[in-house]
Amino acid sequence: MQTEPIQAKCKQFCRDFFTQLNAVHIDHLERKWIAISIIIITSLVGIIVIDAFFHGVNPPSKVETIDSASLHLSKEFAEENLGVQTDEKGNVVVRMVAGRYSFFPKHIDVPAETPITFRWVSMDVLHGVHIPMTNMSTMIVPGYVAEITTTFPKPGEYPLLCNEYCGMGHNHMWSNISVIEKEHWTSKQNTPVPAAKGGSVNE
Ligand SMILES: [Cu+2]
Repeated sequence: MQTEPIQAKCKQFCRDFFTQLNAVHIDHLERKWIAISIIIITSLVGIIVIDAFFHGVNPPSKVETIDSASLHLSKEFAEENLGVQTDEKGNVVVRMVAGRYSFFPKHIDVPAETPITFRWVSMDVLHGVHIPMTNMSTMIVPGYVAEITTTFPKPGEYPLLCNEYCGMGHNHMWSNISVIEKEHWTSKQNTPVPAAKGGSVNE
């Protein structure tokens, strides 16, 4: 494979570009602001790249999909699998279904100071979930699994509200979470998480 001519062409292109750039009169102050803008853009792109690689932030093509009409028949979101579960590694996973006009189950107990993975699905229309006074907020789009991992630093009662208008009963759509001290919390449903992650993963 011949790379030399391409490298030479690139070098020539860069040389020409900077020669032309230097020939253009740009005010000193303007030059500074151009540099600042480039630094900001580079930092933001860098944050996106770091997030993508190290925090698992993926493009929409990699999302998990699920059939809203047959949620109750799926392995993961069948009625008996909803609520709080602990897997063999001790990870706490909460599965909830949003539907007009409630979250199911209506009430859950979770431990404080423990990473908790929430997995939500919608059985009908677009919903949202928001826990005031925390950074927990996401949309629940029908057909997709919304997943967020968070930690509650303090015990207490937290309301869980729908923040996407979903119909006439939207303002009655809420649930609540009791955050219990880590030492006092015991998983009532200490059943293993189903092996298949997601009802049907996008293929
Ligand atoms: Cu709503």
